[in-house]
Amino acid sequence: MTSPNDPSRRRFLTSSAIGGLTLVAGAGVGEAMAAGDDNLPPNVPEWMKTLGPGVTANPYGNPSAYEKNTIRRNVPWLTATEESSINFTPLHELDGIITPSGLCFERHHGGVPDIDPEQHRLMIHGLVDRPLIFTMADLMRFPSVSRIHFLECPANGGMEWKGAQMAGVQFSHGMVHCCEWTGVKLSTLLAEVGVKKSAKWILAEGADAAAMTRSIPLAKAMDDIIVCYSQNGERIRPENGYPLRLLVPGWEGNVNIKWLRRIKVGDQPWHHREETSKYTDLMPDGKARQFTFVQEANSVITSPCPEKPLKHGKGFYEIRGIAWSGYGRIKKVDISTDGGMNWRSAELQGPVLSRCLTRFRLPLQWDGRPLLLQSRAADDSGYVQPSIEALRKVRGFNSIYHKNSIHTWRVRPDGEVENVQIA
Ligand SMILES: Nc1nc2c(c(=O)[nH]1)N[C@H]1C(S)=C(S)[C@@H](COP(=O)(O)O)O[C@H]1N2
Ligand SMILES: [Mo]
Repeated sequence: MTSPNDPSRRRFLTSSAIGGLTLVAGAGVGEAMAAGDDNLPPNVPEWMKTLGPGVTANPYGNPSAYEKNTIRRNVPWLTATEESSINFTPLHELDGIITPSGLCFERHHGGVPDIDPEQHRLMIHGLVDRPLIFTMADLMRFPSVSRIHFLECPANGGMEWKGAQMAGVQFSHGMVHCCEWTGVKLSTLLAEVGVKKSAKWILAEGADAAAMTRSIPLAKAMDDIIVCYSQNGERIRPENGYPLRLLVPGWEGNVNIKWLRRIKVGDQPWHHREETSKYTDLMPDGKARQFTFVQEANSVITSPCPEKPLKHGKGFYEIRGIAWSGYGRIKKVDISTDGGMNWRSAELQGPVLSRCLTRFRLPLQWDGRPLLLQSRAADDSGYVQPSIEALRKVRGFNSIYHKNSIHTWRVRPDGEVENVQIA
């Protein structure tokens, strides 16, 4: 393998018309000869000389053993225990907009319960005409819907209010995932029990050791909340709420109650147990905001990033990233390579769906000079992702939640990428 600083390689790069594309082919031949590996052309590789395992060897498939770095990771100092903790989606290893189920970040307050779906029930009671208890089989008989939505913990990015500190996109932005969720609309179930006129709120409760409960306005329940049993086409993974969870499109992750066992209909929000009720935003004047449900527009460049440096020297690269908004569809993503002085619009990959990850791309011809890479998302409600300065003017430095400001990666001349905040 030639080093990125090898002058002959650099010459080749600058002279090739479409840069990287030609380069990849050229470098491949060079590497084969340098490595002297029997598996490389023109030899027949080892794995072509014997039969591989047959169709019963792996009844539930796994990723290739060579992809063992594509995993969720946690930050040990972040929480006191592993049961009430969080891990992060490896955004830098993913393409497209769907997060594979086994890579979806997990956030739980009392560990993952081991629930037998035969013994699981959903009770709906309170201000209703007919309180009912549903089995999983009952729920699956109702008309179903499938929707692709992101789900983001409002603490995503929250470690960086005071300054950049996470050395990778997995940790700076990995509290988000995007899946196709299938289930029955909550409005369908509420019609079945008959909601009384005075009702204004619902309480959702999980069947975990934390018995996590959240209050949600009835209007949202009637609009688009889904009581889900499937994630990316199969039953929900235990970590993400098996066998039943709420999916509350575009709203804070914490109201998306997992292991859903109970919905109570009432006329006002409930007071929650201390350890599950911290989802408030401390403001500069010492007051706190509560019920800031919508996850505002956000975006981040996932390549390059600290985990994906520009390691081939000067030449062609594709800037890739994701944008999302709890208000609706992503309308536009602008990219700056000079810290926000000049902006160019990225290409959005369709379909662009409401409250869903949207993939964006922009070609980059890198001349080897330092870059300050930024992405700025705007959604179809007119909301534009703010700068960190603008966000701090309103929210100060003491918040944890809803830090959706424009993110900056500094690309150094050696191609390494650092997490920085610039004024
Ligand atoms: N029952 C229950 N539901 C829960 C939680 C929990 O601890 N218990 N955590 C919430 C929080 S804070 C978030 S961000 C999301 C995370 O969903 P995920 O684990 O599928 O990523 O689940 C929410 N639902
Ligand atoms: Mo969360």
